[in-house]
Amino acid sequence: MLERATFFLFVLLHTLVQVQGQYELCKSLLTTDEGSVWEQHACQPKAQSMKEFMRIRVEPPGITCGNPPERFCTLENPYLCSDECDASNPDLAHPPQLMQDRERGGLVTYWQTQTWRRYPEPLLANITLSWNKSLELTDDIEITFEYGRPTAMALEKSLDYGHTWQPYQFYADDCLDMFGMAPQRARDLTASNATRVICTELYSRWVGAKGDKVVRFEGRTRFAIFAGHRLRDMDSLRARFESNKGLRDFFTFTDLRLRLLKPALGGTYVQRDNLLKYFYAISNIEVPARCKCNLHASQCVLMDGTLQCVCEHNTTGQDCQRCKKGFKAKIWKAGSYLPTPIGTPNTCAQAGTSSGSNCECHGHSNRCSFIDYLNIVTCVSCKHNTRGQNCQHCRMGFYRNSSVELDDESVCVECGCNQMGSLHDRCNDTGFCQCKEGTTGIKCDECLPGYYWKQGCQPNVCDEELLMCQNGGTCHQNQRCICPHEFKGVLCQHSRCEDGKKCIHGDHNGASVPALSLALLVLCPLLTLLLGSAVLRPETVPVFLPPSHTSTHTCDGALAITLLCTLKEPRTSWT
Ligand SMILES: *[C@@H]1O[C@H](CO)[C@@H](O)[C@H](O)[C@H]1NC(C)=O
Ligand SMILES: *[C@@H]1O[C@H](CO)[C@@H](O)[C@H](O)[C@H]1NC(C)=O
Ligand SMILES: *[C@@H]1O[C@H](CO)[C@@H](O)[C@H](O)[C@H]1NC(C)=O
Ligand SMILES: *[C@@H]1O[C@H](CO)[C@@H](O)[C@H](O)[C@H]1NC(C)=O
Ligand SMILES: *[C@@H]1O[C@H](CO)[C@@H](O)[C@H](O)[C@H]1NC(C)=O
Ligand SMILES: *[C@@H]1O[C@H](CO)[C@@H](O)[C@H](O)[C@H]1NC(C)=O
Ligand SMILES: [Ca+2]
Repeated sequence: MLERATFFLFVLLHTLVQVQGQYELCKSLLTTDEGSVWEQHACQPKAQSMKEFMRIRVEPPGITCGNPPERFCTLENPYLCSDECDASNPDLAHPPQLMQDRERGGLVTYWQTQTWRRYPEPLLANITLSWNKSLELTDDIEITFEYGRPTAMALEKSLDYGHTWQPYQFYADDCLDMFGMAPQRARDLTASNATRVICTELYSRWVGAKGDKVVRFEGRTRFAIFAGHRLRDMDSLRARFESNKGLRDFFTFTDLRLRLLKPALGGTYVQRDNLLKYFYAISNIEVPARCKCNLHASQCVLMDGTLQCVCEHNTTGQDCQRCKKGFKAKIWKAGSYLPTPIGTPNTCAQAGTSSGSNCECHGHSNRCSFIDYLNIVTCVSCKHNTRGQNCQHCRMGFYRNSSVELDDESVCVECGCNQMGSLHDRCNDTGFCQCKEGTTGIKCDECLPGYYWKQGCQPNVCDEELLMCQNGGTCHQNQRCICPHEFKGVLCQHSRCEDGKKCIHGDHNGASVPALSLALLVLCPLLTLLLGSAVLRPETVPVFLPPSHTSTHTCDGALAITLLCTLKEPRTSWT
């Protein structure tokens, strides 16, 4: 039923479009069996003459003629210099507002500058036109000059209320000489270079005082590149606007500036003997445009002296560039011309409703908030240890279990990094913690070879391979060697007898050390030979191993001998 209603609406709109013009309705009441609902459409205000809304500033400040009063001549008849400009006399004054007034009864009114008395100093003037509102050009800008069009001028535009400016078009009787640009005509532009800033010679040559007075910025000619002859196919142009933001921006501005660089010369060189015939005079500036309302308004009105879109679709702002308070469930979007002919409204959705909202939190939150200056909608209070704009990330100290869906309650698993063994409590996407030196394992709770665990991994003091306890010492949990009574040092490498006297069990047994040493000197190799060759049973082998390998089950006698031998034999014999 709704589908049929939509179809009827479509037909109805087509009819309306033909009667009213396209995109003029922001909404229409749609009656279905279920009742009446508002159907929203992309919409835009009508094009209008923007000259009455523009604020004009001329520079330099004293450039307007008449203060003090002065005479001026004309190019056509330079010796008839009876005309006078006097700012204090309303009949003889030529203030800037005469560029935007409504002329009545065929009386041409114009702004006029001082004459070029200071030649050869250039005669320069800027005219800045400000709307304090983004506008979209809909036709040609036309500037009407009285007493001849300038020999050189430039048109600039600003998109940001006059903070930055960019050239829009250059005008000169000799583009190459004046601006270093080859002369071009707007009608030679094609789709590939429709937004090219050109210099044109069409409007700067002397054509006589009765000739063409108008200087144009050819908006229409550029539209015709896409919309065809007489702009018959505007849909095609609008489709281009949708796909090419640069094209649309090219026709958008908040301010325009005319830089008058050289006045009309009457088709010849500057005649120094009569400089009173050189000046600028503008009688009218036409700027046909529409308020830029991002396709969210069909009306644009003057409020507090500034143009303002009358925003629909629950949008707000001067250009309907934001969603209204309470309608920020989804990201603001400009309306679209597509699909033709009614476009898409891209209405702002009420916060807290899920219909049409993109408050996507993967089931970890049901609340979103709009961050104005980033223009994003973000989930708030993500649960289940999630975080992020869409609760799509895991909180610090958790990682994603890749074997479950993002909306699973247990999607984020605690890292559980060992506090002693890891650098911090965060882990990477596969759950690996970042370990301190000597530590390993997913959670950093294990030690690498060469380390032992004691509030984290500490480097071994002793072990069975490289850091062996010597002289019969035993390694206790890799932390220290337990040395025999006679030895000391970290690896029991130092003998307690310093000077070679009173070693081994002290002096109470009566045997002198040299005598014992002599006996051992004979006994040891003998014993070694004997045990090494004759007794090869495994139990005895440890006897000939380094002392740290000597196990307790070896007979005490053998141990004693070994110890004695250790004392006398060079260590290298065992290594
Ligand atoms: C006109 O404006 C331009 C900036 O766009 C500036 O550089 C120049 O000095 C101004 N000229 C006059 C006469 O104020
Ligand atoms: C320009 O428009 C804004 C928004 O409407 C307004 O707040 C501001 O006062 C206007 N500025 C001028 C100079 O009119
Ligand atoms: C634009 O492109 C056309 C051909 O595609 C070329 O003839 C014309 O000179 C170009 N105009 C400018 C200003 O580059
Ligand atoms: C918001 O838009 C809806 C249509 O989506 C409309 O019915 C409602 O009146 C609008 N509310 C406001 C405050 O503009
Ligand atoms: C990830 O999820 C699967 C399926 O629920 C579960 O079997 C597995 O234990 C989880 N992994 C971790 C590290 O929690
Ligand atoms: C996590 O760290 C481990 C160990 O450093 C590494 O093997 C793994 O590739 C890392 N995973 C990711 C997703 O970075
Ligand atoms: Ca006028």
